[in-house]
Amino acid sequence: MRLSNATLGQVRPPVRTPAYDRAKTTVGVVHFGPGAFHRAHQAWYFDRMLAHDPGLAVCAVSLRTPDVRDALSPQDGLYALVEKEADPTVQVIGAIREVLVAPEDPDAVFARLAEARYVTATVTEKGYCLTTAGALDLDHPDIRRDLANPDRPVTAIGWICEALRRRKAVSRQSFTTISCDNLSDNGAKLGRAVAAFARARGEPALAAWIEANAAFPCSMVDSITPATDDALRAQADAALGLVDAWPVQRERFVQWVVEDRLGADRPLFERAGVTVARDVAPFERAKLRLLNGAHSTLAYVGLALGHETVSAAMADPRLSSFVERMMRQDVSPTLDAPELDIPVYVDAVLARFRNPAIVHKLSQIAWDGSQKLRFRLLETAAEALAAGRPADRLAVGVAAWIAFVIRQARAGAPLTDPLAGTLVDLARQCDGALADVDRFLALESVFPPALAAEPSCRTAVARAYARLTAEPHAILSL
Ligand code: CS2
Repeated sequence: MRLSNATLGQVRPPVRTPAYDRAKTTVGVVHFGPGAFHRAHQAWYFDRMLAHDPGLAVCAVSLRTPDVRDALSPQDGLYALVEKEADPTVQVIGAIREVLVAPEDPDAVFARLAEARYVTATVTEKGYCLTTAGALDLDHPDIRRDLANPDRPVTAIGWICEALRRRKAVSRQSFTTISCDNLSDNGAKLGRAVAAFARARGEPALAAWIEANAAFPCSMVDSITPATDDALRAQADAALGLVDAWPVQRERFVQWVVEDRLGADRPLFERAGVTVARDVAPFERAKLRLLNGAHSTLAYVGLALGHETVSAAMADPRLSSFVERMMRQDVSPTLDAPELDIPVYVDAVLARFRNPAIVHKLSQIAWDGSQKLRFRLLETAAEALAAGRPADRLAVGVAAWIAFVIRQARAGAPLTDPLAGTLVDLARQCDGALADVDRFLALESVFPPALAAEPSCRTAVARAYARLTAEPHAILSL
């Protein structure tokens, strides 16, 4: 029997079920990108808020594929969240009332956006269509498509802009848009991108209205969320006593820091465990640079050494101590975060990586490297070099990404990356010599040109690449 509203009462204890009457809830949040991270993170927070405010149920919008809708609609949006720890817990999340597939039902999406209090987004780094300077890329094929067809957008930017245009037209105030992706200054960048899109549409008054009236708070999101696998499905079904087509999992640790632009809803968010901060940047930087920077380094170096998961990579003492040195000696000095005790934060991140209950594939983290490196390693390296400090260890993850792309291309193995075509073409020209590094550093959509032109940057990446291709383990003595 399938999990649904009708069977919710049959869920076996001790599995927790929603602490509110789902029938009394109404949609107040439109979320773009209902992947596992959203369902394990923001939906869990909204589930907690619903106990106090029934007006914050979520309409989850898939921008492209129907998979989540097909799995969750027969379940009335319900699914299990498993916290993977030595003492795992399972709960049913009821926050998602509806899943829409945008291209199939655009009018329904606009109808929800017309009423929404919040729009949230987990569309990944590539979904923002930004240049390396952080501005909207007006040459991006999806942005060009949305400019030509603003009523039927394919990007979150296009959706948000058109929804705001319609709200302005009926003198309805803006919703608040919270970016939940791993980008530095995510909210500010999204807000600027939406206004730039309005201008490019030839709507300067709309752009000015957005700048004056629409809030795009920055937010830092954190919880390690491995992709769903068969073991998780079996665990969830056994705990529920019902079938769930798409449960999700994460570690118990979960954090959401949102910039204080939530108005009267601030206490509601805080009650649900959200940290509301005047300035999110210190939290965001610490998380992106320490956790995600270490993750990407572990992924590319770990895969080169034959490891499959984060915990296996951490069990390799040379690799884990290399990453720890990078975090403490190279990343930490770039952080100015009086709110955080950085050494303790590093300890906690390393302990989370070692969690034996979490099977987090390095190949999952390796996805979309062309989009992730900037926020995770390159911005840190640029600051370290500008301050006269070395970036040798930071360059290792970058060099290991180049080597990873070349290996995948040679093996004819799939590369999950929006730049896959370009990267594979480039990799085919590479032969293990240092010119490989120059070919990659010339990729302007990955490497900010000023950084790529910096001789100390090139030297650090080239040295790391040469060592990695000769003897991968040797690099770990850095
Ligand atoms: C990971 C992140 O897949 C990845 O690239 O680094 O998803 C990471 O697990 C989360 O940001 C943790 O909050």
